[in-house]
Amino acid sequence: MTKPIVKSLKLITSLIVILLLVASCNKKSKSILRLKTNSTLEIDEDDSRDSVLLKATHVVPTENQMTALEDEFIAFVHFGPNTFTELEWGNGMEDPAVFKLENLDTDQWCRSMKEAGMKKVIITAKHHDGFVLWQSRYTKHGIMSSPFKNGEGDVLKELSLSCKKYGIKLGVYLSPADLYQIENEKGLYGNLSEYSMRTIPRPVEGRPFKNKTTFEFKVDDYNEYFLNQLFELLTEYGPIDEVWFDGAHPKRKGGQQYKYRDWKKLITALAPNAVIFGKEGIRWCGNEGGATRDTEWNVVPYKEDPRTLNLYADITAEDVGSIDKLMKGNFLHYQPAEINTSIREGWFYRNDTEQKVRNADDVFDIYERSVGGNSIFLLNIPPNREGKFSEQEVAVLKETGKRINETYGANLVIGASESELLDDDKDTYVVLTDSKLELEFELPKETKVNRFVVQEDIKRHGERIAKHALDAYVDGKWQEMITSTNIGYKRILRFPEITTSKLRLRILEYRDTPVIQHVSAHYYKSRPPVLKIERAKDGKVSIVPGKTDFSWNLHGENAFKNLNNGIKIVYTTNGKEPNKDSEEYVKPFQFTDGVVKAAAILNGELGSVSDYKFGILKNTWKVLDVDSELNEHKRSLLIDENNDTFWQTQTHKKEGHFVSIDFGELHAINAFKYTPPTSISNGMIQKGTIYSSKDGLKWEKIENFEFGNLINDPTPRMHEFKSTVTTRYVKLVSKEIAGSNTTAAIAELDFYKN
Ligand code: FUL
Repeated sequence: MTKPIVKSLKLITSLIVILLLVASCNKKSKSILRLKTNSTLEIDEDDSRDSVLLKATHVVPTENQMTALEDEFIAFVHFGPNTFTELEWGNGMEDPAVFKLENLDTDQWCRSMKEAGMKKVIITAKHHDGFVLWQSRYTKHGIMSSPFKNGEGDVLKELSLSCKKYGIKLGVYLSPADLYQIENEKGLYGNLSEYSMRTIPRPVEGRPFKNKTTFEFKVDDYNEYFLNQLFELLTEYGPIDEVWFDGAHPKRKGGQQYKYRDWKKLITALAPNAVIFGKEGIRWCGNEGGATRDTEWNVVPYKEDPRTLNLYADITAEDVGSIDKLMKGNFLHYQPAEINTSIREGWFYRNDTEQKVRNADDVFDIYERSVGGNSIFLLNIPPNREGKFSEQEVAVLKETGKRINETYGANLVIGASESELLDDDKDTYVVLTDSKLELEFELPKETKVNRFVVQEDIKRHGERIAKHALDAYVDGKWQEMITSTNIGYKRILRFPEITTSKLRLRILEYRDTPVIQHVSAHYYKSRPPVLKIERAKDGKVSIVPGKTDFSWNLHGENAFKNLNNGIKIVYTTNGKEPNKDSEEYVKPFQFTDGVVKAAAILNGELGSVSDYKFGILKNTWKVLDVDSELNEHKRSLLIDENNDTFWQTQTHKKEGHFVSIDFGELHAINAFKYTPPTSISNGMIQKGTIYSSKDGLKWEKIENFEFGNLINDPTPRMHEFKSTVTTRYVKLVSKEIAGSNTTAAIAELDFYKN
């Protein structure tokens, strides 16, 4: 525990101010503020570690920041020409005609967000390519020049109307980087224009503004353009609750500077409730993959005054606000982290076949780590070319919302001596004392719990707690369930399921007297894991719970394990059903061929059994010959034990594509499995023949085979031979490719023993 010592004289004077302030606080517990709170406090030269810590506890969020934290789970929408060109970054030279939007259903977006429990949506009004999604007066590079509603459409207008209808707040992403303004001949970005006094908004004939406010700023052409566009966004689509300034720059030009302080003046005047991302308001968490810090302090140090800065550097280090870090700053500033990531691989929609979507386990896990880790969760859902969220996203958002509701909808704590901790009044709190750092909570008799939520009274008392523990009362004694570090706005503690009637929160370390605002206990119903049984080419089998195919900006977290703390996997290799006493799976094991059966044990209950039948091991196999191969789809890929890679022929013909394999030794085989690729539909072998050979030269027909509906259902297909054949060489020759196609492709080929 760190004991605060008030050292500087200035602090003592502030104390008196505070005592007066405190007197006006009518809550149950007396406030224990020792300084005047602010969202930015200066560190003085004579400040010690203890007085810096004390100051840090008096750095509190602004009203807008507090609201942004309370919104918790919000949506990001990346939409624009990239949706149609299937690029992540456009180049600014796109013809607006590429934005071939025929239908737009922003109501569907909002319904889906609502189902997920999201409170706000931020849309890319302008991404780096400079194309605008609203009817701007100041450019023709946007929807006004696109086929969408013959140039009369307005994506932002439609979204703002849907937002009002569904009660969702609206935010705008306005990219400072603007490739259109960089690349086009008369572009304003970096055109070395003079800084002179300009009136914002610049009047445009025939397009008057209802809002008659005007501003005078000394700016250059691009800053004027940017301010004019901000004016449109903030006055004609509002209310706007977040303005998002991205820091990325695919390109720069002419030493273009951004007059952020002027942008800020305009935003504060026109959208007083808007919190600003990427500047002093909200901080980027430092990654785009959904990773969260175990300890996320939102009071962070600044060398220069964050209230007057123009440029804010990204904060990417793991340690953001420890006392060692704070000591290096000259200012302490409240700046909450926003965890921004995408539900899809990439920020923009490309397709529904190759571009994978996160599953609900993953999204729910990020939700618990971010919202429950003193941060805001901003999840991107990119609409497709139909102007809708794809079905996959709709389903994941719905499931995530359902889990949030079922888990956090009700508080299992029924009693506590400090009832202020349980009520819904956000203005009540409980002050602990050095002699009382523990709180006990009653549950209805013997209740199952595995989540506990604690919130500090950051609005008035800042972030104070540095370490805490949770105990459950089991068999007549307290048992520690989990320890964690800081709390701040909210900490969700996840621990193995326990049946108990009492919980106890212990504060172990704090920067100043802990002040708690709310607590609640919950139960997350573990979902039966999807067990995936896989074998590598060397014969090592792994059993992976909840593994997904999502592979974009991976954050290294195992969502399934996080959600289902305490899971155990058991398995058999003798064909018998696994039970609680079967061998426990701890790491990949060697296995040649046969069936592996596995099941997860969750909270003492055995889950459903998954099984996988492996063919003969491929470590001695060689592909002898193929009729042809594409460079990126070579023959080795059809025996690499990876269904995502495949061999594909280069030549085109209706029949006669072939592959021959040398097992390296004799095997008695009685079946084979054809796994078609799933990412292409051209190459599915619908009909063919399997041959055997003793020398790899002379071939004998084993049998013909035929598989149906491969294009719609590209799942692995098994073909059993009428009798067992002992052979060292096998050959597959195609007779017909599905859909009258002319190339052959194989993701994986397996042969089975008796
Ligand atoms: C990044 C941008 O470059 C991406 O395209 C995306 O908008 C993401 C949210 O921010 O910096």
